[in-house]
Parts: sequence; C-alpha cells; structure tokens
Amino acid sequence: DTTKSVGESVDYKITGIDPGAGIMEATGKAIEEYDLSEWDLTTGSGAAMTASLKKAYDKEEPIIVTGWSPHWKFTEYDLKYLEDPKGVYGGEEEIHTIARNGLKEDMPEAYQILKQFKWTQDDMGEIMVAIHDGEKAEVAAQNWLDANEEKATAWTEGVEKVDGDEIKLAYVAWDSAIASHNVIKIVLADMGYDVTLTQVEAGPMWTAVADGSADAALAAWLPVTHKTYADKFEGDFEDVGISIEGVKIGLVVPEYMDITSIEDLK
Ligand code: PBE
Repeated sequence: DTTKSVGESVDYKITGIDPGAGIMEATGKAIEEYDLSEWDLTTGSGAAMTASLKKAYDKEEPIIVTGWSPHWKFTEYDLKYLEDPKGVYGGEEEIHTIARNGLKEDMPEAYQILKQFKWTQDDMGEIMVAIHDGEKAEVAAQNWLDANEEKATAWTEGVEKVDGDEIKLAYVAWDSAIASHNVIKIVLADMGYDVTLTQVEAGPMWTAVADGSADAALAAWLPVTHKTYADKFEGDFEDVGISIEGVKIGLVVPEYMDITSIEDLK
C-alpha cells in the first residue's frame, strides 16, 4: 500500500533482539537522534528476529530489523542496511577476544591461541550458513576446520599441548558467536583443553570475564557496539586482540523496501 508511510506500514516497529545486545542500545540512541519517538524497538532474540524477517520476506511485506554482518541472512535474502548519516551505529566494527585478567599467566597456551585467533567474515559466514542449513554447530565447525587446516595450524603455532586443563568460555546465542565459539572449542580441545561453553546474555558475558568466572569470550564487538560494557569493566578484563575486522551493525530492511536511510523513517 503506497499511500502508507514507512512507519504505518510496519506499525512503527523495529524488530530487535536480546535486550543486552549492543545493537539494542545503539538503536535506542538512533531513535533519539533521528527523532523517532513514535517508534518502538521490540525485544526478543536473534532467532526470533530472523523468524520475523523470514515471515515478512516470504510475503514481501515491509520489516525493519536490527542487523549485523557477518550473518547468513544476507546470503539467504536480498537485504540492505539503512544509511546512518549521523553515525550512530559506528562505522567498521571489529570483533575482539577478551579474557579475564591473569589468563596470560595462568594459561599461557590458551592465551596464545586466543591471541593468534584471526579469521575473516567469509570464514565465519561459511559456518553460519552451514548451521542455518541445518548442520549442528559442532559439526559445522568441525567440517570447516577439516577444510581449513592451515587456519587452525596458524592459531596454534608455537603452542605446546596441555593435559586436560579446564577452560571456560562465555558466549551469547548470536549466530556469529555460535560459529566462533564452536570453532575455538574444537581448536582448544585438540590442544588438550577441557573446554566448557556457557551460553549467557551480553551483560553476563562481560561480567563473567570481568569477575573471572569465565576465562574468555570471543564476541566483544568494538569500538562502538559494546563500548558501554568495555567502559564499565575497564581494567577488569584484557582485550586480547581482534579476530575479525570490518564487521558492521545497523538497521536492515529487505531490498524491496523503498527507503534508503534511517532518516526516511521520520
Ligand atoms: N550483535 C552480534 C551483537 C554483537 C554480535 C551485533 C547482535 C550486539 O549487538 O551486541
């Protein structure tokens, strides 16, 4: 219905994900900065967001979601980011690995692997697509490692094997984090670690690393997405390094929608 405004066509609703995600905070800011006070940001989960997206997309209905890349949704559907002239969502983001203070001294081998853990958006994307196509996360991760042995070799280069030392990783059920944590779990296990992955929300992920109840997490998005968490826990965690560069967050819509910018929501 072309007589409706974009807002009316989606009931002034932006489909969000879990409340602790950085993209939710950023979207709250976008609503303020672009003067979208009549708009609501709904909370849910990554899975609920992609379910809503599929439902709308299949019927060619309008929908606006909080989105990020890498993500399989861009492989599955024709989507676009809305331009963000005010830069609320930042520009190129990076995925950082964070560790508890003292990990370097206590588990130098694991620390070294985490430090050497670097891959590309395409690498991560391959695992995400495989999982989305129905593969179990651990199987998709193992298949990817089998096909990309040189990556794991680089991540473990110069590292001695250990004998069953326990290591705990905290992650959030974002498709991107499911992919990375399942890969590193196998790599660490192959190096002799007894690895526990614990699924938590974003706030608890940062808290767990800061209070030492988790040894590390691979899903810290910076400089913008998790800035609030990074500032809050400054000094209580170590930024081990960047695993993927050039990632992105923002508002995402199907290509068939006739808008290009967040300003068009006004
Ligand atoms: N994400 C995926 C997260 C970081 C990774 C963009 C949904 C967030 O917004 O916090």
